[in-house]
Amino acid sequence: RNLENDLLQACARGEFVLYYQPLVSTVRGVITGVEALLRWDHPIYGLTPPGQFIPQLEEMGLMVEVGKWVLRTACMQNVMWQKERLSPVRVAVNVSAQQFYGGDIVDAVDQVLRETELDAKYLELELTETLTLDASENTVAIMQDLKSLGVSLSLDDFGTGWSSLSYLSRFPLDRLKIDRSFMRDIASRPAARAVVGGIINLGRSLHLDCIGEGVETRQQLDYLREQQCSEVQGFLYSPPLPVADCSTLLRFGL
Ligand code: G
Ligand code: G
Ligand code: MN
Ligand code: NA
Repeated sequence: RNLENDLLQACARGEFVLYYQPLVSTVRGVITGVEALLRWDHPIYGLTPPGQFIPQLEEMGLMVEVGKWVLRTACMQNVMWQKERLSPVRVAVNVSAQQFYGGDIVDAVDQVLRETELDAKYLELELTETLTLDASENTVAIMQDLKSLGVSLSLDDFGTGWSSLSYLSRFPLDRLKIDRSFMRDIASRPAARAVVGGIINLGRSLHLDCIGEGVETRQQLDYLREQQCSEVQGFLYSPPLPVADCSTLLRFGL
């Protein structure tokens, strides 16, 4: 099996699919957004998670194109949900380093918004902390241009990069997604609770909403709600779902 050939074929044959995982308001308990998550549905090997092929796509220089497909598909899907008169939700799309720094992310987002006619306020771009570690003027400028389009920006996997605090106040962000590694010990370790509470307070003082990722238990949810973390995402409510299952959730609720 040659991964490179298989990925070229995947692009040509359209074997990529998006799964969607709900983001839930801690206050209202309703779905406020969905994160689009890329999967590769190989005709023989089945569903492959992104960790196993995104690095290769990046190496092959194909991730920018696939990223545009993700962006367009997620925006189109959100428009379809709105046309079905479901309560409007944000759709969150992960942006890779190559896509962000590759030159035309601002044009690509602008074009997709025009093409799909999605109201920009229903699109969120997730930048991972490791990607945005580069706190240059260039990074800030791209973020500002994206913000000018009306989309929102979140910092994904927050807390896993080591120099996060130095640039946090300079970035025009809307939300912090607290990395799921922080959730595990919330019930058992006071120190873990203190760290999560500290991140939420930091977010509040910078006017950033927080999203708790990887929430699997009631205790985790209760603690995040008590700390006024605005949204959660995780297996407690739902794993990433195929589009039809996500539509059902959006229609009938959690
Ligand atoms: O869905 P899963 O837990 O397997 O995702 C693993 C990682 O792959 C996540 O950290 C996520 O950010 C990343 N990922 C998922 N979909 C996309 C995508 O469309 N583009 C990029 N760049 N990364 C993605
Ligand atoms: O890094 P990013 O946040 O984009 O990664 C999202 C990934 O996290 C999804 O691919 C999904 O499979 C995974 N995920 C989502 N919810 C949970 C959860 O509650 N527990 C664990 N362990 N993983 C989760
Ligand atoms: Mn993400
Ligand atoms: Na994350």
